[in-house]
Amino acid sequence: MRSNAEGPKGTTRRRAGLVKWGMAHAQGQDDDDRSDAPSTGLVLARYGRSCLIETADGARSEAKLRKRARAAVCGDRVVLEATNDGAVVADVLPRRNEFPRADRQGRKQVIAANLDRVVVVIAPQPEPTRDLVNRYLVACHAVGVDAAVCLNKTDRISDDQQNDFEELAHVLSKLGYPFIRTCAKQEDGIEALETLVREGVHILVGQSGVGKSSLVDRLLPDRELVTSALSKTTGKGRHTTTRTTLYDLPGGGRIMDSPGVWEYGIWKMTPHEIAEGFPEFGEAAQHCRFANCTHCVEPGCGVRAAAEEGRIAMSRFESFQRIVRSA
Ligand SMILES: Nc1nc2c(ncn2[C@@H]2O[C@H](COP(=O)(O)OP(=O)(O)OP(=O)(O)O)[C@@H](O)[C@H]2O)c(=O)[nH]1
Ligand SMILES: [Mg+2]
Ligand SMILES: [Zn+2]
Repeated sequence: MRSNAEGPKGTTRRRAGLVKWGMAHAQGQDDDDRSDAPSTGLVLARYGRSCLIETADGARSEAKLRKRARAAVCGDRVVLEATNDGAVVADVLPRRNEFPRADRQGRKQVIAANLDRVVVVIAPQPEPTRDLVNRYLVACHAVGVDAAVCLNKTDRISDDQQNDFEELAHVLSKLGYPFIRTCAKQEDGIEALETLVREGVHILVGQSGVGKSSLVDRLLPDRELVTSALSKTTGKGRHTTTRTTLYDLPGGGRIMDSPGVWEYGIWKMTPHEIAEGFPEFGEAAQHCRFANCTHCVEPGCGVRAAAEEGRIAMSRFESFQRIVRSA
């Protein structure tokens, strides 16, 4: 394991910032050095009505959301105002994009903002639920954020699963989605992940237990941050992430770890919006008999024909239909 002392420049500062915030939070203290706080900051994490903020000088501190201020999420740029009680988040600056998931009622819930790419992490255990990856890809398309897939726990892939994962990798790579393989446990493929996330802001999403936090740990010089400071231990001795948190990477770029899901639900979308998330349907759809064909039940559907002729992966076509039925 890499020790803290060997970490690249900046490590100690980041760590000190988090620890300081954690202590102030726990003891209900207010920092009193806010008078010269810059007027904007980046939200690293949100805790109820409070945010952990990084300002331009790299300092980290807590700021409360002002009453009636729009709820900030991880990755937001916010306007800060100094008050006697410390800095408050007065406003959220316009977002480049936002990444949502659906709550139980099918309503959009934004979990992060201002992303360059979403990395969907999957693993042989827990095995991805059917259509999970395609649902994520549909969501990414709908909000205009690029996507990539990371297959973690390569040390646990059984012979039975090997073919399915190879097929998935083949289909997605052909569509232009970066597909990487990692093993957080044995540090395999970590360079590929490092390269993938080196520029801009990435978020790791996926089912609980696939190894998102373990992967972020591998990218950080002071590993204990992810699994101890910001996670809670479950009864099984596992750490499950409870909030989306942004980290600076020593090799460049920023990465967000997010709480795992059981099933990724997309919010209410029409069949046409869902079809947008299957860009390979576009050309074939021009041959549908009806201009407003949903590619589900209509006769003379060009997309169905393309799937039957093998020009579109049948697995994707079938997945599309299931997603439409469940939406
Ligand atoms: N065998 C093996 N186990 C791994 C690997 N990566 C992570 N694990 C283990 O999988 C378990 C879950 O890892 P986490 O990193 O907590 O998973 P997570 O995706 O962050 O889970 P949530 O925070 O609940 O969403 C832990 O016991 C890890 O040690 C891997 O590549 N191989
Ligand atoms: Mg986690
Ligand atoms: Zn059609």
